[in-house]
Amino acid sequence: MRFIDEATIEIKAGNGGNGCVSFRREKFIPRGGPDGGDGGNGGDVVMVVDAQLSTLLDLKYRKHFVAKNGEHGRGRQQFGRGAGEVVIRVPPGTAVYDAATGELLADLTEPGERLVAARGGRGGRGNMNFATSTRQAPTFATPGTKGGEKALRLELRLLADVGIVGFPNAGKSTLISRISNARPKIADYPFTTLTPNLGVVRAPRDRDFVVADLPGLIKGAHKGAGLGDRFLKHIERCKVLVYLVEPHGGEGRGPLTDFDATARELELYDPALAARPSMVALSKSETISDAQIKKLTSAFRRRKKRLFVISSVTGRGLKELINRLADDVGRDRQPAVGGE
Ligand SMILES: Nc1nc2c(ncn2[C@@H]2O[C@H](COP(=O)(O)OP(=O)(O)OP(=O)(O)O)[C@@H](O)[C@H]2O)c(=O)[nH]1
Ligand SMILES: [Mg+2]
Repeated sequence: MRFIDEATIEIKAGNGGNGCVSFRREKFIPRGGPDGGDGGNGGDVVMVVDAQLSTLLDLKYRKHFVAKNGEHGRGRQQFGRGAGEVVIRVPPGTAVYDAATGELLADLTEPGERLVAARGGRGGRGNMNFATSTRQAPTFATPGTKGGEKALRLELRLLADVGIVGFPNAGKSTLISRISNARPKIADYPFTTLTPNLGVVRAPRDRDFVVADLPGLIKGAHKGAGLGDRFLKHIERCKVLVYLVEPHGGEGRGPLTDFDATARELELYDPALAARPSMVALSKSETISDAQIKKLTSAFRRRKKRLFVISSVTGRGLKELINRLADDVGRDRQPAVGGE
């Protein structure tokens, strides 16, 4: 599935139907009263959060959403039918902006949450409404009002609790494939992951959380090196970050320098990210000696960072990592949102 995190669409709600001017005409009733019915309301254009979605891809292909107009009122007190709403499904984490003014209209996060993005026009009133004792034959009705019309800019920021960041090839995708239901592509070369992947981690005691595997970052990402930093916006809402480092980075690299470089890119992108709760995990630990692990652990400890030693091959440290993440995520979470 392609990952699209920006889209511009045009929407138009339906116009209200006009009220009708009509008089009863029946045999033996020479001067029937007014019987023009009301017009129906135009359809709304509504956005609804669909938890099954994780991309704005659908909106890359379909950009126009037009709701139907309400029917006009008719004689014999017949009301025009109202038009149904047009629904646009979006993933959780979609911010909706008015494309013309840049105003933020809504930040749609909760599954099922709705935004009436363009309201249908109201139906006009038929002349049957306007009869009074002194005005028994009103010859007017009101027209329906116009439905709203606008261009919207949508921006998706994934709603993951935990974001995994690190150099390409560090083992981020392998890790999320081990701890969550995500099945991203894994390969022994850099930049395998080109767009973020999301997965749900089942943690004991109802502490499930969502984890995001982000494309690899390299030094200079903020200046566009590698894939650049455009995917970093997806960790803005993560509560906890995991810096994943590996022992075999190659020349001039190592877990400590990789960690520093990644942290620096995050900080350059958004200083607030540097202050986000985070932890460091060392991947591929089964490929190095205990002595090396010890050395790295104390090097990180000197930086006041606890190093989680893990291996996606042997499973070492994964349970502990999940537990710790679940605790950290749970710390500022309200009662878990209904899962199945
Ligand atoms: N031995 C060993 N290899 C691992 C481990 N975790 C990942 N790998 C290997 O490391 C390579 C890179 O793994 P990926 O999960 O694709 O790395 P990534 O960080 O997602 O890389 P990008 O998507 O390119 O940023 C693959 O060949 C994996 O099989 C591990 O714990 N032990
Ligand atoms: Mg990857």
